[in-house]
Amino acid sequence: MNISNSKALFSRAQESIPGGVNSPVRAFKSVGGTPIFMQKAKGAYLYDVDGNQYIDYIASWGPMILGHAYEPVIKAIQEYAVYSTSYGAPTELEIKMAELIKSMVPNVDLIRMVSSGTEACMSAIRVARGYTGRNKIIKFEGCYHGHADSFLVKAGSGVATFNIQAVPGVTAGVSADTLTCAYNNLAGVEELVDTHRGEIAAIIIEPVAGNMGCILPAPGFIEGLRKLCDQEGILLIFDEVMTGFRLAPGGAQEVLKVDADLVTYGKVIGAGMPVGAFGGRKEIMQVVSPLGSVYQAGTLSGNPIAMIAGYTLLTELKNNPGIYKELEEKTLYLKNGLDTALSAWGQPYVINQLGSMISIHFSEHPVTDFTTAAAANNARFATYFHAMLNRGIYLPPSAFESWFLNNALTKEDLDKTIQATEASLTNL
Ligand code: HOZ
Repeated sequence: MNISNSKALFSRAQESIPGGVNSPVRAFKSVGGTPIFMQKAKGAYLYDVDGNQYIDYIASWGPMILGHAYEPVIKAIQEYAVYSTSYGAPTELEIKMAELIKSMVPNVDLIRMVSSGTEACMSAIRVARGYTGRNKIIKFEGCYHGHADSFLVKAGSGVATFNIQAVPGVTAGVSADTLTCAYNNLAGVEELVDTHRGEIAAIIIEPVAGNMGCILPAPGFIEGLRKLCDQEGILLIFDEVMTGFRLAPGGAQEVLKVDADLVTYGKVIGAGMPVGAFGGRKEIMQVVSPLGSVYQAGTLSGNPIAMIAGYTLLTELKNNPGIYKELEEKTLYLKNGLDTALSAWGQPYVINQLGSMISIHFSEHPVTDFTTAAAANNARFATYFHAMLNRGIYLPPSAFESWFLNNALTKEDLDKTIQATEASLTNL
């Protein structure tokens, strides 16, 4: 495959952008090779600057659930952009967006729009601290809630991909307020709560983890967290940046049938524009400024172009809930095909999947937490990644990321992906 233009752009990028990329996981650092520079995308396909076409399993790390350049979204952006790209004053669009989200997520009374998932999670823990008057939070090893200081402790995604143990610049004081536990270890959380009784403001979790590959909550785990939080006056925060509007109109809360106290969004909510949000019950969210004194703000929060993009996509998802069934059927078709190919190959592997989130770990044991994800043969994943890329299949460049399916994928695309896997395995 000719990627000479990507190579030239990557060398040029490194002269003016740290590591040549504006977000570390794009750099291919753990899988090796040159990041592919994109020119355009349509539906399920990415096209690079050398004219190569790829079947996309990243979907911009989640947002493009109906495929790239989805026409109703593009049309709405074009229509609104002529009025202004930002006012710094409220618009009716923001109310429509909040009302739409409330209609899809019944336990959200108040919702504040921000510009990224990081901002949403960072603000949610500030709200939890302001509301409870407590300082500490519990997060899970391998979960990633964005790059705010409090979350960069045993984090997943790029932090795990690059094996960063302690992030310089994050003070010991901030880290000391972040307690961590293994995902799916309810007894471990109970022990932490017992040791720090009355000090914990919130437990924040990806209800289906996507930042150490895809990892499912064990039966009873999330329900156990809910019960513990109720007993101890701790707020349960679902980071639905990946799962929100992806697993169901009501996200993981709807699928798992567990209500969080606060929920955070990103990715799908903005249809590819920089959007995040945090929300919850009125009694909690009313601490947020200017209603309360937990300060949180943003020049571009509720930006009109971002709002119309997100509003248009969420409206499609709300009005056509069959999309979720289609996405799940496609993902199961892929899972079964990959399973057949990998079992014929005869080496150990694990496929985890829920809804349209899926990933492969080259592991001989079930992958249920960060320790088991990290113990997998991730060098083998890197070889698999490149073998697939060379065959026109664009997977996340790390075993510590979930794949995201988009509904523009056809059966033919899925068959090509399964065939590419069969062909790739011979070299692993
Ligand atoms: N949360 C996304 C992947 N885990 C973000 C991608 C990025 O960090 O660029």
